Amino acid sequence: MKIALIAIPLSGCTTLFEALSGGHGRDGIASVPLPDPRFHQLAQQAGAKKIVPVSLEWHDDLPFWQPDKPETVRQPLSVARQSDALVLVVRLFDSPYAPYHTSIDPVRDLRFWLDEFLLSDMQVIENRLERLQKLFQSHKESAGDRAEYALLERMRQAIDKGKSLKEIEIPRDLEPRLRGFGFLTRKPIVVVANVGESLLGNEPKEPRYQALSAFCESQHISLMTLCATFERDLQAVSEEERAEFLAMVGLSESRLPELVRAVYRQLRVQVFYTIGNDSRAWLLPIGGTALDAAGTIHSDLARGFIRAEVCSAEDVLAHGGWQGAQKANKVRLEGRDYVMRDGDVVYIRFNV
Ligand SMILES: Nc1nc2c(ncn2[C@@H]2O[C@H](COP(=O)(O)OP(=O)(O)O)[C@@H](O)[C@H]2O)c(=O)[nH]1
Ligand SMILES: [Mg+2]
Repeated sequence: MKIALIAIPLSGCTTLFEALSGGHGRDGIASVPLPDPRFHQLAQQAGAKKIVPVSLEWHDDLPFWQPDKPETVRQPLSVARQSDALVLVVRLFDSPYAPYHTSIDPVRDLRFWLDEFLLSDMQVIENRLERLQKLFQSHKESAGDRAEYALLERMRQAIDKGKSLKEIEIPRDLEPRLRGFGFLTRKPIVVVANVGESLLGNEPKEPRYQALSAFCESQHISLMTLCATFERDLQAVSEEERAEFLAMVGLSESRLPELVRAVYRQLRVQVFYTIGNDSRAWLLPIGGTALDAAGTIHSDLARGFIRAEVCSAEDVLAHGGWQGAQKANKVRLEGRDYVMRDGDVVYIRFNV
């Protein structure tokens, strides 16, 4: 899944990307595995030769734009549509070495983004409505086109009132039509307040942080705090010096795992596993079925789906592996509509 890092220039976006990628990003893209100890235990137990964890793909590759010309943000935003989640970095550090174009005001910056998302979605909707109207004039439309028009019209009205598109339910049959629009106001969002080292740990006392925190709470937006330069420098510190380095700023751990978890939670996904010589972790939307899981592994498995053998990771681990779990009657046979649970280990029976 693609996670787009977004920021007003000089907010610390690229510094955070360097911290997340450990300097291994290329062209602003870095694939970073999700920490998943349970999966590594399963793979080890299965004697796997090939181990493929789930990775999130972090993107710090939006086209440059000029904060003193806000309209130049449209193009980067059209690129951000292709991502699965947005991480908004807002600046809450002062630094004479990185002069900001204006005062430090994270609430103002966050509002700027939320407004731009609304405007950007509005533009997409209006363009599409216009095209559909042309189609209607030539009487070539299908029932699907009519249904799409009605839904987009409801969306237009929501945005007109300043509301995001999150609450609007998209019927399953229209979902494929709308997927390509990548509405920004429907995307999962995590806000990162990038604070200076001196503020780390003391942020609750900072009025601008209090305002940001209150604003995010009122908008039900997930917020977390870190210091991007500190996180980046922490990556370069040796294992022995790590504790000392952390203690210097009063932290016990890096805050990056917390960021990854926050993003993961917002994505509304779960993991499932296939184990053996080749052991893999896979992502599936919460509520996904055994058939969806099969299709995630390979379209053939969905096409020829017969049954899924399913067992929880905990039971597989507790019984010494898949065969042990089978002997203990922990492996169940499930049909295509079985709703997958986080941490299920599956073996798909299929026939094509
Ligand atoms: N003091 C301080 N400086 C930072 C922090 N994060 C970024 N910077 C500095 O701000 C400047 C711009 O950072 P960069 O990551 O390139 O910002 P971007 O334009 O949002 O990608 C650089 O000089 C960074 O060293 C931070 O947390 N504290
Ligand atoms: Mg940058």
